[in-house]
Amino acid sequence: HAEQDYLDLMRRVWREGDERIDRTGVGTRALFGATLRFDLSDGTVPILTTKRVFWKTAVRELLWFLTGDTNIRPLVAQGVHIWTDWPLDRFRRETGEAIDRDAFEARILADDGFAARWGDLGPVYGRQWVAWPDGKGGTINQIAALVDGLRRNPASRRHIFTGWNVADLDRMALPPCHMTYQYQVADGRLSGILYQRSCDLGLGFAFNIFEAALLLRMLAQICDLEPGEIVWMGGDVHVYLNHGHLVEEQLARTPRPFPRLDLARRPDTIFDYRFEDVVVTGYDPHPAIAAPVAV
Ligand code: DHF
Ligand code: TMP
Repeated sequence: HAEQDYLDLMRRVWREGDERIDRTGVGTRALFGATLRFDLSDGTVPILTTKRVFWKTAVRELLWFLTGDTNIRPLVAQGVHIWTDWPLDRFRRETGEAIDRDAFEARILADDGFAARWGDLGPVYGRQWVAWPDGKGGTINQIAALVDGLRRNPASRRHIFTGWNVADLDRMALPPCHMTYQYQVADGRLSGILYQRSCDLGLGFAFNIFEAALLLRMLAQICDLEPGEIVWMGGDVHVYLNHGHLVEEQLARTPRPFPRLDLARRPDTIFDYRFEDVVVTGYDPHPAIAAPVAV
């Protein structure tokens, strides 16, 4: 079971990782360089089963990336809170106002001007994926170009898109973690690699691997290919020191079979998927494990 490889990696990071105080001040144990592979050809999808993963939230995040939006407002409007802490942190630092998370989200929803001023994450994922500034006043849609390339020239070794826009990094709330995606077509099957420079194994990983697999399935459907494998490569792979309870609990659990993923409809383009199109069946996870996110 591929989830066992993930658990083994988590165990190794926790036991052997180099301990340091990271940017957030929380502290991590970290290893450098890891690979995990998940077979998608049988219709399964890597949604971790050793804790409940809120995969519907992840679907909403991926669809938000594909719209090119970088403001948290549409996420908050859908009850997705995973990006709120970073704009909230900036608001508190820059205004000195003591505001709680719910009140901040309420203002983001109620006030257009406030949302525009404080809800934006800068030119993060969505912007770079679909509207990378071309330096000549226009933009490049990397996702549309990828689909086009996969269709016209499947044997290419250049099926890549990336969020790592060096010139824009200093304006991003966080530089991209899941930063570069590459694809290969072999024997009518689409496989993908996600390179993730920095990975919070206890929290972010579950979202990242599922979203990479979902995106691959969408690309395969749009390009009339069968799904192959998703390969995950991590750079700085870490566990936060305040995730010890999660490590202990998750490692004590036995992985169950991955659920199935079906796309209920084939839209005209990769940009026209809707939340309801993503159908996950047979997801039977162990209970959720709450863990604090380091901001
Ligand atoms: N910073 C850190 N330190 N780790 C991250 O994983 C991370 N991820 C980011 C932005 N910054 C980050 C964006 N993605 C959660 C999941 C993904 C995510 C941010 C946060 C999260 O809090 N997950 C919880 C709750 C899920 C929910 O509310 O639905 C979880 O238990 O998975
Ligand atoms: P960093 O920018 O200092 O590397 O901090 C980013 C943190 O967020 C790090 O713990 C990795 C984590 N992260 C993920 O694991 N996946 C994600 O998708 C995002 C956005 C962040």
